[in-house]
Amino acid sequence: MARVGVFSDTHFGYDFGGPRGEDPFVQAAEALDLLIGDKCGLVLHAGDLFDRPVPKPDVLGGAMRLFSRAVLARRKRPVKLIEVVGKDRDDVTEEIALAGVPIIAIHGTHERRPKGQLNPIQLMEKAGFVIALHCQSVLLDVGGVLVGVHGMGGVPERFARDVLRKWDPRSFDGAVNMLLLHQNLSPYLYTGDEPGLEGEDLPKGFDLVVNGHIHWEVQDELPRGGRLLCPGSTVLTQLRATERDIPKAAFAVEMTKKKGMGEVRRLPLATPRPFILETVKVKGAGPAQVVRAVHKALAKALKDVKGDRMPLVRVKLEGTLKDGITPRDVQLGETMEAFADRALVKVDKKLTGADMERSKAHRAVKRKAATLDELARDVLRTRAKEMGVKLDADAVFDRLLANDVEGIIALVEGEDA
Ligand SMILES: [Mn+2]
Repeated sequence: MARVGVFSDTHFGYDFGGPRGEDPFVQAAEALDLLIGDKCGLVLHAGDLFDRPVPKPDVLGGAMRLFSRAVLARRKRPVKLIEVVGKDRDDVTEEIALAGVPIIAIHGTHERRPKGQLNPIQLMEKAGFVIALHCQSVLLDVGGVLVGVHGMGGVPERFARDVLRKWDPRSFDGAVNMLLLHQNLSPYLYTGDEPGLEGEDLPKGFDLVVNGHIHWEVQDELPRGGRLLCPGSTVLTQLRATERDIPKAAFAVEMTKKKGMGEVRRLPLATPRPFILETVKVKGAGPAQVVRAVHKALAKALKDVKGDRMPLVRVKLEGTLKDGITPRDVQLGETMEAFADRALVKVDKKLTGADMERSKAHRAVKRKAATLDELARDVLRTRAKEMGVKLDADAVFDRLLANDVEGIIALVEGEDA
């Protein structure tokens, strides 16, 4: 019998230096400890281990310190590496990587770097903490059961289908085969512009497809056979209803030599903060009225929260304002201050003034935003090409949108090196 642990999207470095900077480490530590404690012989991580392609040393140190727990975990029957496909066997420091509970990882969208440059997952492999896969496969003996792990790191969505087809992974005979991916997957997550992967694109012959990137748990049967497990993130990042409604967890996959893959068990995490999502709607309101509504909603939301972790509250503030009032006139500083010692509050203002012309223009801009986004990406891509600069235009643009100047510098500097 063997048991394989799965977790994903730990996002080390998320909100680094901020009030939630420790969250990724606390939650990943819980997940890993649960999996090791549950006697998993092997652990898979499906990408976005880190939040950035070039993490700070503090963040790398935290990850290494945590992963050393897996190296030091002892098993009666150590895992054996039987076969390596598409990868140099010397890249795996077997004395460390296979010493305890081996961790196999792929890079996610947040860790992508230009070709030829080490990404942080490969860095972790150099230190011996993980086996990194990108369009590569390994066959292992885990407690007497043969387990094939095939991994493809995150690639831009528009290339995903072609990269997967070109790689054309083949399952190992007589093994339980698992495919690790980090992509959008329709219909579970589909983000508009670019055609991503669909269930039909996933190759045959795999018992389990583990897909990161989607930040909430999904389990399903795949159209061409095999099961799908999206473990979700361990840390709350997107603050959507799905993250509120679907609890964070790690997963243990049972398997035997005779019967192959069995049950997928959910190991719920206790450390994520309580997360509250509130919508406050106003109509033709003045500033004081809006502030009162937000205050009331926060007081009500926090009334019954228990536990020692400060809850996370996202307030979606929607509706229209009184004539002559603009969203900027609504000052929520004092209200936020009033709750600062009880909750981490984030307010999204989606208010429009009653002025028809203004709101009409606002709507027009919104409608154009999608095409503008594409246009901007195109311009960046074309200019970079014209200048002979190899640049991941999408990665640069995404960081630009996120105001991640450091991330852009890291990308661009990477190009010069
Ligand atoms: Mn992610």
